Amino acid sequence: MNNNTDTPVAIIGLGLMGQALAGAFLRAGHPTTVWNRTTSKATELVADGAQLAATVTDALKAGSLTVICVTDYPAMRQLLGPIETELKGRLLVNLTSGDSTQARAMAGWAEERGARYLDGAIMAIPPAIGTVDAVILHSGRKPDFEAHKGTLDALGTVTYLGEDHGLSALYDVAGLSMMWSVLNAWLQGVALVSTAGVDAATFTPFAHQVAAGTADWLAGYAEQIDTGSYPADDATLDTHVGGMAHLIEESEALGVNAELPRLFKALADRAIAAGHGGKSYPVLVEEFGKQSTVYR
Ligand code: FVH
Repeated sequence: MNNNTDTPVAIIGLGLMGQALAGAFLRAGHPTTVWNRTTSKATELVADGAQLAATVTDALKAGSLTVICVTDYPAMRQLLGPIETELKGRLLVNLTSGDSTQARAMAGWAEERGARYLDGAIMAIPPAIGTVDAVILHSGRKPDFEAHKGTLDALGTVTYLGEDHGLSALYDVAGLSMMWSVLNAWLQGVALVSTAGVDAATFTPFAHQVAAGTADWLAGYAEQIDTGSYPADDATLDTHVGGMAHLIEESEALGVNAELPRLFKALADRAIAAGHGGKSYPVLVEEFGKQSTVYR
């Protein structure tokens, strides 16, 4: 593994995130070359010691690896398409957000041109880059990741998911789904308790306890999903649905939005209609594995 801090790196794309990535490489001591369509965004990095490349090709040639972080995949294609013959032998680490189909297509495109390609996803905001709180996911060929992990470590907590280039994008959206689910559930709770004059700060330690306690169930439930067996050792889905009906009634009686609890119950009702009422909660994964029937 290459873990010295004098490995030269290049960053293409100096938006909020690209600037943070370049800054983290610089702080770790890596000779850092940067390129951005709007050159002025490089000013501060250059003052901090970065080299400004005149062209994308110059940037590619300057780094042992090139990190690309632009708005989206079409932008990336616009950047790399005109210089495709320069990609042979280069290692590209794409930290631009997109979906798994785009990631796999980009990997195929880059590899056809002789490049090595890792796709990645950043689970952090720019100020966290360079700290352990910045989780950065990577997928692609393992030897490419292992050869460069020591360099990528400068960016945060760097994780490898597997050879399928689409995995980072899939984990990215799965993580976002977790994040918004927790936030929306908390907001529903805040709205409910506020009807009794309880403010968000007072409610939040309890909400945190519930969220953390629920998270502790996941490993055991994952085992049920992976074995396809759902013994209701704790509570049946029928019991959960009783609680959901209560949540809907209470929300509506208090004038609080009940769309989220109604969604919970609609999914659970379908699983019960399919004969799963006596099973444990994660049997609902079967409903999550199907195309949506509403909100399309
Ligand atoms: N910022 C964040 O918190 C999130 C965290 C999670 C991951 N995202 C993803 O990172 C990608 C870049 O996000 P960003 O925040 O840096 O975005 P911007 O500040 O808007 O910068 C965009 C850069 O992309 C360049 N660019 C766009 N289109 C083109 C193009 N056709 N040719 C060349 N460069 C292009 C743009 O250049 P310029 O406008 O400065 O000239 C910026 O460098 C993104 O996928 C997030 O989802 C960040």
